[in-house]
Amino acid sequence: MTVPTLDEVRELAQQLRVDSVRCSTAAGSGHPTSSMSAADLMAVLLTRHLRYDWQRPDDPANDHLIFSKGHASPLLYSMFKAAGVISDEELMTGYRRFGSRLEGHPTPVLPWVDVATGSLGQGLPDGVGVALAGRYLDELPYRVWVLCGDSETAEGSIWEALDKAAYYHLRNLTAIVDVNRLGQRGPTELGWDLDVYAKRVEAFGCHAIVIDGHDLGEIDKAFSAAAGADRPAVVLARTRKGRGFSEVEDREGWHGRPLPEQMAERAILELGGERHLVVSGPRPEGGSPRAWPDGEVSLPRYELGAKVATRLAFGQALAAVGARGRVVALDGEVDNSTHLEEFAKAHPERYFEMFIAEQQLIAAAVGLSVRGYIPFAATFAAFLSRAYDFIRMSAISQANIRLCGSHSGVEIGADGPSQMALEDLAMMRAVHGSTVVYPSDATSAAYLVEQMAERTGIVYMRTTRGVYPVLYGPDEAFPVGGAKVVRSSPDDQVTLIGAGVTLHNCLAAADELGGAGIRARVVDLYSVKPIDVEALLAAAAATGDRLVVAEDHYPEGGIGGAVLEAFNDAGHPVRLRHLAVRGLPGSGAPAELMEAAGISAGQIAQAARELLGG
Ligand SMILES: Cc1ncc(C[n+]2csc(CCOP(=O)(O)OP(=O)(O)O)c2C)c(N)n1
Repeated sequence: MTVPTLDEVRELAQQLRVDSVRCSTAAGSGHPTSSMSAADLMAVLLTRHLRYDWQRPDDPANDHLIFSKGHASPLLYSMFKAAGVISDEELMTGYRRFGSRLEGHPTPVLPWVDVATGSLGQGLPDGVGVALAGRYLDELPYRVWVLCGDSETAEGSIWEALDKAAYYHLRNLTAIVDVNRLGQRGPTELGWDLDVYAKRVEAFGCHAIVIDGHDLGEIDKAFSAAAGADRPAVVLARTRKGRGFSEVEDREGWHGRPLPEQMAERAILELGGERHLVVSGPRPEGGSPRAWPDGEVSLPRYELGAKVATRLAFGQALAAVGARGRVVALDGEVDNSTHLEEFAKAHPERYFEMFIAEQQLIAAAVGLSVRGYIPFAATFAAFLSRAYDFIRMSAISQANIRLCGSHSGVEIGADGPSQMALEDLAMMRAVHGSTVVYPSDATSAAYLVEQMAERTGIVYMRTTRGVYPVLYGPDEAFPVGGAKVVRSSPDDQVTLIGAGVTLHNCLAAADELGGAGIRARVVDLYSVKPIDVEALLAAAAATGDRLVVAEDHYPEGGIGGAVLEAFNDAGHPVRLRHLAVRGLPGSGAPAELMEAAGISAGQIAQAARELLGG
């Protein structure tokens, strides 16, 4: 392959600008000026540094290009045109249109896009995950190139990413920051103070390279230096927003605005007119990823009645499921609490410590899933809420990630409400296409961990802190989407539904009611989403449509909501008492806190009696 001259690269850069203007004006929306500032950077990358087989986006040896500033989609899609994989017509008639794959911000509906971006501060952390896969799992020399905005660097997650990139010596990662001085509403915090950017980058352990982002020779040298650096590199490129069209260049008020038609015509003229160059850049080096062979999974077995925490069963089962070579685990510096440490002991080479950086924890899982690994990330369920935007975006990325949240509900006791997850079921249920499981005992927890590895999308398991009796024998099955009737008789008058600790409270309530001659059916709702509608309808039918749901969660969006929605969708009215945590809890013993929240065994029994008119 002949390397294009810098004059040819300059022509390509102008084409990328012209096409960014054309497609956004045609669409009537988009971010042409954000695209124009980075066009020189991307023209050099595409022609001289990005080793990519455009016909084979799944080639494991390909470099990865992530637009962390996803709003510069006109530029990215113009690069796809220049690479010859989309037509000019698709770009002009598809961009931002209903039903088109050229969405407003890039998503993996396009085969050349790894992850969805557009929520700023996520592409670089995702890139860290891909780079971890390259260096430690695939063991391939591909590079991960990430284009960031300068205003975007105000996001803490950018610094979580650089910190972890340095910790893991990710010299295969290059961030390119388009320092065009302007953000959405005006100037950025640091303007063109590249010295401060460089100091920050170096302080996080990365190699800062400061350049003029419109000098093609400097850009070329910087990318070579980045590729040869012994640390993750950050190219800090001083640029001008709207570069190349004097009416908007470096002017405020043009962020996210397409040029009106006549202005677009003047811009295209000033930029030298339309071009339709198709370029081919360097090819990947080739090579195959390291094979991680699968062994036999032998799940832990628990004795009926033994007291075991579901969080321990999660860790032990994941260590067993780790016999599958592509299963990897990520911790948020709490693995002795979540019991993810069990996996760390068994498979240290597939274990990544993300420290107390929950956004990076999720993003690394997403990046690893880009390369086909089966990531499990765990922390306290409460702290997953901190990374909710990352979880939401991973669904748009169509990533396959498994999350485990421990220490759910008031049941955790003395640590108090800052550590209690009381919203996690709502947030996880609301994620597009998610699966939510909530085991009550060790056997079901272990079984469900194995199921999680099989499923696609965002899969969440909620575990409980305390130890509770094993309810099921080791050969019982817990298919996702099912429920278990734990106790029943032909004379049942009411159904008690629980999961996690409240299932144990429901069983105790059933004992209490039984002592008073009231038969109660008890349902273990271990699969919250999807939910077993048939089992619920059958239980309701058998117990006069009288139900009590008890949950260690706020009332909104938890298992009570899931049950009510299921009956509503089935068009089946029920009389349902919903016991949930309604006040703001404090510290105390688990039993005290559950009593205060109204979800104790006695309160469940009382709710059942009230339903029966007692
Ligand atoms: C998390 C998040 N917050 C806010 C926005 C809205 N937004 C889109 S682009 C933008 C400004 C980005 O500026 P910069 O990173 O400097 O990129 P530029 O367009 O200037 O190249 C903002 C605030 C967003 N997309 N994501």
